Order: sequence, then structure tokens, then C-alpha cells
Amino acid sequence: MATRIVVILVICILSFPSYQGRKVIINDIECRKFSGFQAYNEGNVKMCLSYRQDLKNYTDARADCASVNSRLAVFNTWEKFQIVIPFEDAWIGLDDLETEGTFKWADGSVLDDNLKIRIFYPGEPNAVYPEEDCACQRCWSNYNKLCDGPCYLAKNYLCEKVI
Ligand SMILES: *[C@@H]1O[C@H](CO)[C@@H](O)[C@H](O)[C@H]1NC(C)=O
Ligand SMILES: [Ca+2]
Ligand SMILES: [Ca+2]
Repeated sequence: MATRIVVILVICILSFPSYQGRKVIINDIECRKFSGFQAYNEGNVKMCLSYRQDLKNYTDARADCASVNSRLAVFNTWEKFQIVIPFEDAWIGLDDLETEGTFKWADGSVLDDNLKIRIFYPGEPNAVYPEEDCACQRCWSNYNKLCDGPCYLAKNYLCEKVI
């Protein structure tokens, strides 16, 4: 019985229409089971994201992601960061709310110093105002990377399903 199921599964996978992009497509099917989510990839790196444009502050955005069993998106490698580059005016899962100056991802890990230099706009994070504790992608004119900005501002945001 178990063998038969495995054989059927293998046949299904092998007969999947696109050979080249097979893994991405299967992942996208997994991801699209969740309303509003779709798969994005950079090389072999894949993420299941929902870009939400209903403008919420950081805490409300985080709560909204949690309400659909996801989190604010974590782009903790250079490859993953390529995925977020085009998104406009969006909160991601990165803040220094807990300890000023120590940015942590939504999975609880601390932002790597080398990655920090590459993913923040030059001169950012600069904590111009005390409330600049949340990382925002392409916020404010000409900024094509992350800035720290005041968490109370209403922005788009990116939720991530970990699948
Ligand atoms: C975000 O807005 C909610 C009301 O929708 C408010 O209760 C909360 O304090 C705000 N958070 C921030 C960081 O301003
Ligand atoms: Ca800060
Ligand atoms: Ca700033």
C-alpha cells in the first residue's frame, strides 16, 4: 500500500509539465494554498510571500501576518535580499525594538554585521528619531535599500509563510 502511494507520487512528480522549473512550481503550488501568498525565487532560494498594501504601522502589520499564521518576512541572506529589492515602501521583519542598535529578524536571530552593511542604504540605520526602530524597504525617495524608520508610520508590508 505504502509502496503504491510512493510509486504514484513519483509518477506524478516525473510527469509534471515543467522539468526545468519543477521545484519552484511545486513550491508555488504549496505556497498558493494560502490566500494572497505566492512564491518568489532568486536562484535556488525560494520564499512564500504576501505583499500587503493596506498600510499598517509595524505592530499592526506584524499582528496581521501572525493572524494568518505567518510572520513579517525575513531576508537574512544576500540572495533573499534580492527578492525584496523591488518592493516599495514596505515593512519587513527586522527591528531594534528590543535593544537599540541591535537589529533582530522576525525569527529572533540577530542581523549579521556584514549583511547589515549591504542591505541598508548608506548612512542607515541612523536612528534620527528615537522611534526609528523598524526596517523599511524603499521608503522615502531614492532609497532603494533598507532604512530604519519610525514604527508608527503606516506602510505596506511583507508577510512570509515558512513552508
Ligand atoms: C499601531 O496602531 C495601533 C492602532 O491601530 C496602536 O494601538 C499601536 O500602538 C500602534 N503602534 C505603533 C508602534 O505606533
Ligand atoms: Ca533604533
Ligand atoms: Ca533612518
